[in-house]
Amino acid sequence: MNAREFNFDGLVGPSHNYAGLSFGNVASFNNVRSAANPRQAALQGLAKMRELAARGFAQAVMPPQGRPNFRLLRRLGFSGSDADVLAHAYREAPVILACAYSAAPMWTANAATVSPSADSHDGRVHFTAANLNNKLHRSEEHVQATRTLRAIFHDGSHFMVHDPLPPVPAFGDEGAANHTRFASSYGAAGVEFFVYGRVEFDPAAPSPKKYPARQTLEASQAVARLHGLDPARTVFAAQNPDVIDQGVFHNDVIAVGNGNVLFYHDQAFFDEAETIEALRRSLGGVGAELQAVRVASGQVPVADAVASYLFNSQLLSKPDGRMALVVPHECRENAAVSRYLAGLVAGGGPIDELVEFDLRQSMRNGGGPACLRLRVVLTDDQAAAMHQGVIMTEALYAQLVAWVERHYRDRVEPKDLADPQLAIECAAALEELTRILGLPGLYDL
Ligand code: SUG
Repeated sequence: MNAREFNFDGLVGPSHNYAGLSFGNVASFNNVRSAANPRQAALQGLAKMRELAARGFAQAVMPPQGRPNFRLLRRLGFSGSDADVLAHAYREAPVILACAYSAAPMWTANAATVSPSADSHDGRVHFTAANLNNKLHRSEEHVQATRTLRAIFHDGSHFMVHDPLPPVPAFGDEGAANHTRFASSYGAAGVEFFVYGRVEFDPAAPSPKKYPARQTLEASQAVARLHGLDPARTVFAAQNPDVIDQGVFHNDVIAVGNGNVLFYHDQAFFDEAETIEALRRSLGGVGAELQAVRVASGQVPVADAVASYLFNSQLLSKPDGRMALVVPHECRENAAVSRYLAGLVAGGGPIDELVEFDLRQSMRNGGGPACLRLRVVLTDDQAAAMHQGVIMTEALYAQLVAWVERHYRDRVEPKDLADPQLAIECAAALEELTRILGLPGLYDL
């Protein structure tokens, strides 16, 4: 069956700011309370979408979520008019206000886990919205994420969008950031690879000591069950807890895969040899041969991988069968990574091209190219059945750039979150966006 991988990039919302909300995410912590530029952030993301669409990759856009999250603020006891709620929260609990304003849904790799129809038991594409329950500011994203996915993938004969897992630590789920699919071609039966940071019901299993592990084995197993995956084509592997403690808060900060290629750091997994062997075996079962591109610590230390986001790259299949690696500018600025990459593309392996983007606004909160996109493999029929208004074209790009320029501020600091006008601007922006994307009723604001 002919199928393609669509990348759904998160459109950065108008309240993008740096609030230091993600303990364990080094960039988020380092940039806390600095001034953000939401307009530039959105334009940087759109430039990536446009360039990849222009190069022939299937590209779509995932709309931002309504902010501030008044439902959260009122539930936590802030009352009165909207302006009262904001003033009260800013005075008493500025961190909670920042949570309600977070533009974190831009990182759509965390929106859901997606299994293509070639892997699922019923021939439909399955989505499970991630509960993201490790962090307050992300813990309600699933409400709108589920709604948005159901609006875009509305045809129940092709798509199934599951509710998130129970929002308890045992089922901490961060979506596709800890999930990779391998296959000989997008339309062929594939192997789904889930990487977890801890095991709730086995206290003896490895777990980090300093930073939280956000994904549990129990959550990954539940998603695999919901999607009706074949156990012979599903691999679960433990992440190396030591790298979580060095800032690798999702597996996509230290490994990325596509087709039959796994590009990974030698410290990524708790048991490297066993993990690679399990993948090799499982891929062999679908007639594919794993190509492991291993980066040794001697070439790129973990600290450089985290600082540059080398592995938070997109690995894209080109028509000639080779792959392009989409990296952030930071990779060029890091001497070890830049040296490594020069050798990689010249080395005759599967990756022969680098595509580089300036995503600094997102990177300063710990979100690289791979965080910004959700991969959805669709057959031609499925692609035709989804909502078409989100597919990136030159015309949509131009409309969205003009929209950003009309509605977005070029500076947001912590004190601006108390300004009731910012909330009004955010609502007006999303209201217009629903018309641009042809998704009336997308928001329940
Ligand atoms: O969940 N940062 C996000 C970054 C998510 C990156 N996604 C992937 N690796 N797939 C997070 O830690 C920072 C928000 C702040 O501090 O203002 C934040 O949420």
